Amino acid sequence: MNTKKISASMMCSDLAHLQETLRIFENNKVDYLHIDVMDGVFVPNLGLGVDYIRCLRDVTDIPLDLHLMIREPEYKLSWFGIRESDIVTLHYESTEQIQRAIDLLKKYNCKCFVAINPGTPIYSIEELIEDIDGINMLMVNPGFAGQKMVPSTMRKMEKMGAYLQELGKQDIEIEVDGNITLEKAEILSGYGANIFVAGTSCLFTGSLDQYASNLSALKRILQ
Ligand code: S6P
Ligand code: MG
Repeated sequence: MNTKKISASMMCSDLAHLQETLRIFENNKVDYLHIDVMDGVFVPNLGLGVDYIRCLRDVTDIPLDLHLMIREPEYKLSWFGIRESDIVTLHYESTEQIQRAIDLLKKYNCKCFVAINPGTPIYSIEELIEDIDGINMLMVNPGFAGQKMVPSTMRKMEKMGAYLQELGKQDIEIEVDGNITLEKAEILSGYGANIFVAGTSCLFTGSLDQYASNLSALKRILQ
């Protein structure tokens, strides 16, 4: 069974307190920093960019979980300073040639994930399964933090867990992203999800001094 991990969604963090936030995440063993990169074209918003990523690398060693919500990501991979310990996620619909994009990503020896939107069929990953390490299951339409989960995605996650079992591919990691509350994390974990993007729904609530207890509560649920 894949280890349960927490990926803190940095678009939800307060830039003015970046260093303190990162110390809390280091002390509480957050596994990844989830970085929502958005280009205003693939999704209707602009998000974290290359300068922010460079700055993070200078101040923490926590691996990055780069969620690329950009058109034609395969031609922009060299911008991000990808490390072997990182996860990099490409969206199924973000390029005309997703398999070529994954091949180009593999050269970085990082974990290669494919993201599927709430409306993307789970079977879209069938022809990619030998080439990827994980799937990002978007539980909201991508572009914004603080959204409500698309209700059909809970059932879809259950189907994805069963589908991977059927294929004998339980080693493929499943990340769930968007409106992950403690209650939903518990259910999704039972369906086979193992990486939980923690945003405004379970981690970034209240003031900084509550983050450690928010993380403990999430960890307890995932035990
Ligand atoms: C959405 C993005 C997500 C958000 C996350 C925030 O486009 O991919 O990673 O950052 O959903 O969490 P929450 O709990 O505010 O939905
Ligand atoms: Mg994301």
